[in-house]
Amino acid sequence: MKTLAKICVTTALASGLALPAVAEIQTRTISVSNGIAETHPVGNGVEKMRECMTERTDGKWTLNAFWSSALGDDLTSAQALRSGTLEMVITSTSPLVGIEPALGVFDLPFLFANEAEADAVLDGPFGEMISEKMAENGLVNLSFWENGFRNLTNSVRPVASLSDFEGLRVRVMQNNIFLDTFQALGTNAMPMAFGEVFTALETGAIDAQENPYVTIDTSQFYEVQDYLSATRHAYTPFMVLYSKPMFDSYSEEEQQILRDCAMEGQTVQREVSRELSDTALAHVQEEGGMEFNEISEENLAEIRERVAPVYDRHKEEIGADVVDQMLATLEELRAE
Ligand code: TK8
Repeated sequence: MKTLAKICVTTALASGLALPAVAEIQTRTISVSNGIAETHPVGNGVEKMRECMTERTDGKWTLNAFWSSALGDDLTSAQALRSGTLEMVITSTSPLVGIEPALGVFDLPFLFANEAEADAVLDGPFGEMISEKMAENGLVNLSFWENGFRNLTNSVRPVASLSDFEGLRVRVMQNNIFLDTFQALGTNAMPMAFGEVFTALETGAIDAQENPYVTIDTSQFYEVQDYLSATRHAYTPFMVLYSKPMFDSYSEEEQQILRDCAMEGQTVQREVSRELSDTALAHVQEEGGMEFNEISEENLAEIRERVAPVYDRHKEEIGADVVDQMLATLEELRAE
């Protein structure tokens, strides 16, 4: 690789061209903000990104990761990216609907049936379209990583049917579609940043929250929650976002390194996320003492029916074209 680079430099100089990209890597310290804990699969993805950057920049780049909302919540961090005061955030799409309403499409309840569908949508033309929209908002989406299928935890009772949702004080992400979904289910839903959830559960300000198994485990929600119910009501992606004002000031080579390393991170992150999901579910029960329950097909059908009108109620706000494109993409995938 290094020899090749030297040959390129020599060739470029000999032919009087501008110095190639290798000479255009500057020394940089890149900070990345995360809401989740370092033990979450995002930690593995970030580690892979770091290795990749070190190799590609000959150690000129340092990737500093901040965990558990140490740099602020997802939305605050995303705003810092837009104003060029922070490099990177790995965030759920959901709290960013105020910046880009189209992101709300991922919050529609029971949208994806499985991880393969999510990957196909996110890594295909649909994901591309979303990334273009992010760029218009000063945010470069380097890659979609996995948050995962979300499941409900609470401290009151097992949730096994529609009526069990009634009156639960549940934290939802700062997002109208989640709010509407959980209100439709009969809960008392409260939007809140992720970093405040543990304390709110601990003090009893709320009874419930919903997140994938790996997050319930790595954020230790099992310490303050007794019941875990397999609702799988939504799949939320993570986006690896970079400050566009900063990105635009980098050389093409540097921009490519960011994109490539985020993609290398994606492979590892998704793999670990899927591997750890079952382990996390076992751990929160065995070590965390949570009581776990599945939901019967019949009861799930009733729950799905209750939240189905959420699609129409939010279609205009998300963008009718965006919702239609998503549904058409899914239909195509399912016909394959
Ligand atoms: C972490 C969040 C979190 C998300 C949420 O920063 O807020 O519940 O699922 O994992 O993005």
